[in-house]
Formats: sequence, structure tokens, C-alpha cells
Amino acid sequence: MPKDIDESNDEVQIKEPRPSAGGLPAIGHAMQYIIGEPGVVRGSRSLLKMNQEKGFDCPSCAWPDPAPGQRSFAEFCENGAKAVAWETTKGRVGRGFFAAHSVAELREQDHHSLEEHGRLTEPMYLAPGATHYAPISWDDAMHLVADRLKSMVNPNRAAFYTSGRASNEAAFVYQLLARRLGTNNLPDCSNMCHESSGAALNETIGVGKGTVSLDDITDHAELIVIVGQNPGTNHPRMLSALEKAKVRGARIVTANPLPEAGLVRFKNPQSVRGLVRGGTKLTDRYLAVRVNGDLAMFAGVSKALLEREDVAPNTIFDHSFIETYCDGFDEVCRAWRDLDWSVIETQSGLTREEIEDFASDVVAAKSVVVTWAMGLTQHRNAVATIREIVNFLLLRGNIGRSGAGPSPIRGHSNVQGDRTMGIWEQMPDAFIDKLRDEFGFDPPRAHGLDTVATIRAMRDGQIDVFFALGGNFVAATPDTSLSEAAMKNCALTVHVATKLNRSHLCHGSEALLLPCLSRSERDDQAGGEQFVTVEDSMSMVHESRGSLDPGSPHLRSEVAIVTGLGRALFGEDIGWGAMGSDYGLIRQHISRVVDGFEEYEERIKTPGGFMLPRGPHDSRTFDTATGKARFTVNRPDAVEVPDGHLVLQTVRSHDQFNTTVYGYDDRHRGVKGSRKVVFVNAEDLAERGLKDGDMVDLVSVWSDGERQAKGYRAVAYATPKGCAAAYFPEANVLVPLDSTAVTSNTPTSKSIIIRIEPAV
Ligand SMILES: Nc1nc2c(c(=O)[nH]1)N[C@H]1C(S)=C(S)[C@@H](COP(=O)(O)OP(=O)(O)OC[C@H]3O[C@@H](n4cnc5c(=O)[nH]c(N)nc54)[C@H](O)[C@@H]3O)O[C@H]1N2
Ligand SMILES: Nc1nc2c(c(=O)[nH]1)N[C@H]1C(S)=C(S)[C@@H](COP(=O)(O)OP(=O)(O)OC[C@H]3O[C@@H](n4cnc5c(=O)[nH]c(N)nc54)[C@H](O)[C@@H]3O)O[C@H]1N2
Ligand SMILES: [Mo]
Repeated sequence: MPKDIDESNDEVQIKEPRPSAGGLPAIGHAMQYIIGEPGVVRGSRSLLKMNQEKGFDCPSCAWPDPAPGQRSFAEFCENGAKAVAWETTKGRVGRGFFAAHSVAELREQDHHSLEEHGRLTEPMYLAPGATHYAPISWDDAMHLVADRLKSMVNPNRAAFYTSGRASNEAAFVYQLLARRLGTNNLPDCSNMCHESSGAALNETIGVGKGTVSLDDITDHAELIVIVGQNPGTNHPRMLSALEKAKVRGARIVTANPLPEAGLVRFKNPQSVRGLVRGGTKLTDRYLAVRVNGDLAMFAGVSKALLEREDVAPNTIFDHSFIETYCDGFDEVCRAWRDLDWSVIETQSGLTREEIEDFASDVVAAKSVVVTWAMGLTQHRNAVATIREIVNFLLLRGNIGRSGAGPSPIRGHSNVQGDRTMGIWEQMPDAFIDKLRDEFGFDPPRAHGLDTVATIRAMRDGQIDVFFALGGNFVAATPDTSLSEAAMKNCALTVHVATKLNRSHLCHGSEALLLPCLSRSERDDQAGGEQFVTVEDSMSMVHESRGSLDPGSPHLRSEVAIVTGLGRALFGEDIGWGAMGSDYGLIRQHISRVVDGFEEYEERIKTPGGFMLPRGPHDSRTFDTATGKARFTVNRPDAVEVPDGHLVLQTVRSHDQFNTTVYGYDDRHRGVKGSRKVVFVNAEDLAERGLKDGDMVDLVSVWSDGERQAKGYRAVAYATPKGCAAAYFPEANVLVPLDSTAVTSNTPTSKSIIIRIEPAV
């Protein structure tokens, strides 16, 4: 296990990973952020409004809120507090800042430093050949973008990227703008995130979302299986829900190559039990699955169930459910019978006995929920892995009843809503038809570019205008140097953003920075004060209303920016100006275009919001190709790791939100003062003549050559042999652009084949 202090570098400290998440340290750290960042009043006032009725939705993750009346007075977590502190900072980045710092100079700064300067305050323009961004008026900025878009020879020479913080209203007008222009080039962060979940669930159960509600987890599930997810850091409020489930007697099985602190034990910072006593033990069974071993693991547990059913027919499977609602059952059973236990054991890294014990947990539980996140979606066979989870659930009828179902846990706070609103390069024809009928123009039908395809098109000189509604494209995407070069290949790059980041500095021939309001800020328009709406991970739609004074008088809302551009491009053809001053008009359009949003404006007034319909959950209806829930055959084909190599996964530290790096520590994993660490099994280090604390270089290998990340500190860590982990986004330099998941095209940022070598 890791040593206490790294002698080679005074600033980096590695300690034992923590056995639990939450507790007093979490409160202390939340307070430190609030006090240290925005000043006590602005920060704490905003925190108390977060995730409350008439308050604003936390800009961090998409975990759902408890029903009104059941919410705590402080319904937020340490990492939500960091997110709010980060956006309510007093730091300002205006014309003086840009006059003092050239783009070249800023490009030398890291992710943390760039955002730490503070909030962007006014529109800025970088002219062709200029070294510094300079101020520009909103009007001129809008006309410049409109002019460049109009002068393209083909609308498909533009790409409109979205990060998952945009509200439903902003997302709806944004996809409308792209389609009015004539393109479906709507790449989004989802392409790198839960695309694999959407693809697998759409195919097998006919809806690209989870089918579980919060109370299924807190009140009903007898077994909760958490796979490829680190809620202690990324969805901390999920731990309170799990604690509630544990207290009423639910069982939790966790499969993860890293024994994550939050999954082991949770000290709820909002309860006496959490603060004074030892907290709640969450995981009952921990399965140290190998990276990308989950398909084999789930096939194994289903095989084990099948073998038990063979021994004692009609005792294990829910045959009436299978016969009424499913197809493909015989084929999948045949595939499991043909599968060797040796293949399952080798690929999963688990013994047959461990998998049999897991199967016993399943048999003992009347209802099972499976939750997952990026540990499953960012592999070549991610879609097949998630289909295999559906198989596993279908066997015992664990879909469409209380306490059961698949539950992909979303990342960005409104990433699921953005998809619902039409941010997808391949929206189905039924949606396009409704858009046509509502607005009276013919939207394009040909599918557009996703994120990886956009990078290729930019690289190949096929994109003139790249427009980003939030996010940090070049840092979040794979193959950093290639992505940066691709972005520089565009004629115009436009970023709507709250804070300065790397993507703003890898610009096209000319570039615009358009500063927008953040979630916590009041949104006043000609039609009065506005609110927006969002959809959480469990399909609840509710309002979000900021109340703080805007960080600068020149900030505009995302809706106002997009509708302003619509007006500059198309005049008042479909009422852009009116939509921008009264978001209720946008919701009226949504109510007629998007299924499930009938009487939107009325229903959004319900305290806590309303739940979107989900066929599998509500009535066991499955809108698939056959009208049934589909068993599918998915042969275990874990990533092959050549001799002498390791499979590297990239994770988030406890001190970041995606490419936003709040600090250099990762308290739960015992790291202080550095992000350039690589977690490796001690035996793997020893086999290479290395030891904990050594400096190493990481070299990824792919058919087109090698990529390097230099100067990492090796940390001996409890991960299965052959596996390693490093932090995203820094490690993105190692992910080949062409290494993507089958069907979803998601970059395989959790299975990168690497060598580690002593640093040179
Ligand atoms: N504070 C904070 N909150 C966030 C974010 C953030 O950066 N910071 N990001 C948001 C976003 S956009 C997202 S998508 C989510 C991400 O939420 P997570 O998916 O929890 O994020 P990661 O850090 O990528 O963690 C992946 C987890 O999967 C495990 N894992 C990796 N490979 C495998 C595998 O092959 N099999 C299994 N079983 N496990 C594996 C890793 O060990 C790790 O525990 O969080 C959201 N919330
Ligand atoms: N190697 C590797 N790569 C990954 C991942 C991984 O696990 N490993 N995860 C992937 C995942 S799951 C995701 S979701 C993507 C994330 O990709 P993105 O969504 O593109 O990245 P973020 O880091 O969330 O974007 C941060 C920026 O958003 C802007 N911002 C913040 N708040 C707002 C707002 O309210 N409005 C606007 N307009 N802008 C705002 C700020 O300028 C900030 O710098 O990264 C992906 N990349
Ligand atoms: Mo994500």
C-alpha cells in the first residue's frame, strides 16, 4: 500500500485511501470552499436555495431531489458546494484581463488556473491574426456569427456542441436554430458519457433512459448493484439514498476495480449517526472486477442463475414475465450454456465462487436495481455490457415493478433533458415531423456529426464554424493534441461560457467568447423574471430559478444568446425575439413538439415538478423493434491486454467537475497536491522493477502509433493486477480518437492500453 509521504516531491503527499466518505471532513471542505471563494454571504445564501422549491437546480450532477417536504434544509453535498462556490466567485475576467494576457500566454496555464481567474464579464473577440481577445458589443458579435454562418456554402459546415448544463429551454431553441439553419450537426457531451446506455436501453427496452425512481432505491429495492460508478465523489447525495436503503435492510453489491471510499462506508454529514457514530456500512459484497470485465461478470451471474433454474425448474426465472413481455430468451440461454467458466473468470478477474455468491444475493432479493455510470459506458463493448445488464434484469422480471430496474446515473445536471429536447445528431423522424409542423419549415433528416465525427471533420477542414453552448471541447475529448489542432482548423470558433477554459485558447482563425448567466443568477428579460426547467437522472422535470445578482451587467442568458442569434440569422420568422423575452413561449412550443410535455406550463407549477412517462416503468410497454423487451446475445470480449501492458481507466478526482479542476487533492484516494499520479497494482510495479513513489511515463499504444504522458508518480494501489487509473482530462492525451465503442461511438477512455516506463 502507498507510503505516507513522497520524498521526491515535497508538495505531493500520498496517504492511505480513506475508508469512508462524508462525515465532518465533507462539511469542513464544503465550508472552506464557500468561505474561501465567493465570500460568506453570496455563497451561503445561494447554497440554501439550491435544490429547493423555487430555488435553483445544483449545477453539479443530475442526482434527483427528494419530494418536497422530505428535503433537508441544506439539500446539497460537498461537491455541489464547490460547484456553486466556483460559479459565484468574486473573480472577474474582463477587458483589462485580456489586454494584459495574450492568448499564447494563457495557453501555458493549467485547467485550474484558467478557471480560477473568475467569471467572464463581457463579449470578447479575437480577430484573425490577433494576439489578444478584445471587447466587442453583443450586437456586433451576433451579426458576426450570423454573417459567417450565412456565408458557408453548406449548413453542414457548422457544428453546434452542447455541454449538459444547458436548460431545457436553452437546449430546445439551440437545436431549433441548428435545424432551422439546415444541419443536424449537434455533437454533445453525452456522446462521451451515457451514449452507450442510451443505445443499449433503446434497443432492448425501447427507451434510452433508466426506468427507476428515487423511491425505488430508498424504499423498495432489496438488492442494489452499483457498477462502474463512484458516487462518493460524483453523486454524493446518492449516498444518503443508499443509507436510507441500508437502514431498511437492503443489500448492496458493488463491482469496481477501485475500492472507492464512498461505497465502503458513508458518514452522512447531515445526520447525528453520520457525525458521531461510525457512519453506515454501505457495500455488503465488493467485487474487484477487472477493468472492462463487467460483461463477463454479468454473463457469469446469469449463467449461474440458469444453472440453478436447470436444477430446480421454475424457481429462479420469472417465466410468466419472460413469456408475456420478452423475446430472444432461448438464444441467450444457449449462449450462456456455451460459455466457459474459465472465460468468465479470466475476463472478469473474479472467481466462479465470487460470482456464485453474487447470484445467491440475487436469488434472495425480490427486487433488484442496477446503477452504473462511466465505468461501463466508455469501453469498446460498452453497449453490449449494458445490454447484458438488461438480460440479467429481465430474467427475474426486474423491470417495470417497484424497487427494480436499470438506472444509469447521469452526469451533467441537465444532460438527460438536453437529449429529451432534441440535442442529438440522430433524432428520430417523428420528432423532426413535429418540429416541422410546429414551426413550418423542413428540418434536415440526414443524421449529423457526433463528437468524434466532428473532430474528424474539423481536422479534415470540413467545418467552418464551431459553436459551443458551454463545455470544454478540446479538454473533454480524446486525443488532446489532435483535438486542439482540429479546433484551430476552423474559420470561426464561438464559446458561450461562464469561465475561461482551454477550448477558448485553441481557437479558429477568429473567435468569440460570449459570457452567460449561471444557474444561481437571476434571469431578467423584457417579459419579466424568467425561470428555466431541467430533467434529472430519474426523469423528473422541475423548475430552476436563480436569485443572485448577475456576475456582470453584460451577461446574457443562454436562451437570450441563442434566440438573439436566431434573430440575427432569420429575422422574426418564427418568433425568436418573443421566445427570448418570455420562456413560457418556448415551453408552449415544447409542449407540442416533445412527447410527455403536454400542458408543460401548468404541470411545471406542481411542487417538485412532474415525472415523464416511461413505458417500461409505467406499464411494461416496450417500444422496441418487436414491441417486446429483448434478450440479446453478447459474447464476453474484454479488451485484450498484450504482455507487459496494462489497461488504464481515466477517473475524476474528488476535487474536480469534469475539466473544471477545483484543486489538486483527491481526499478519498489519499492524494494531496498533484493530479499527475497513476494508480497501479503493487505487483505490476514490482514486475517492472518499479516501486511506489517512482516517476514514470505512460505510453499508450494503438494501431496508428504511440502517445505519451510524461512525469507521473506511481502510486501502489488496490486495483486488480493488469489495471491502472489516472485522472481525466490530463490523461486524454493517451486516448486515440479512433478507439471508440461499437454503436455508441463513445471514446474508450476507460480502456486505454498502456505501458509504464521509468520517467526519462
Ligand atoms: N463532483 C463531481 N461530480 C460529477 C462529475 C465530476 O467530475 N465531479 N462529473 C459528472 C459527470 S459528467 C458524470 S458522467 C458523472 C461520472 O460519474 P462516475 O462514473 O462515477 O465518474 P468516474 O470518475 O469516471 O468514475 C468511474 C468509476 O468507474 C470505475 N470503473 C472504471 N472502469 C471500470 C470498469 O471497467 N468496470 C467497473 N465495474 N468499474 C469501472 C472507476 O474505478 C470509478 O469508480 O459524474 C457527474 N458528477
Ligand atoms: N478521458 C476521459 N474523458 C472524458 C471523460 C472521462 O471519464 N474520461 N468523461 C466524459 C464525460 S462523461 C463528459 S460529460 C465530458 C464533459 O465535457 P464538457 O461538458 O464539454 O466539459 P465540462 O468540463 O463539464 O465543461 C466545463 C466548462 O463549462 C463552462 N460552464 C460551466 N457552467 C456553465 C453554464 O452554466 N453555462 C455555460 N454556457 N457554460 C458553463 C465553463 O466555461 C467550464 O469551463 O467529458 C468527457 N471526457
Ligand atoms: Mo458525463
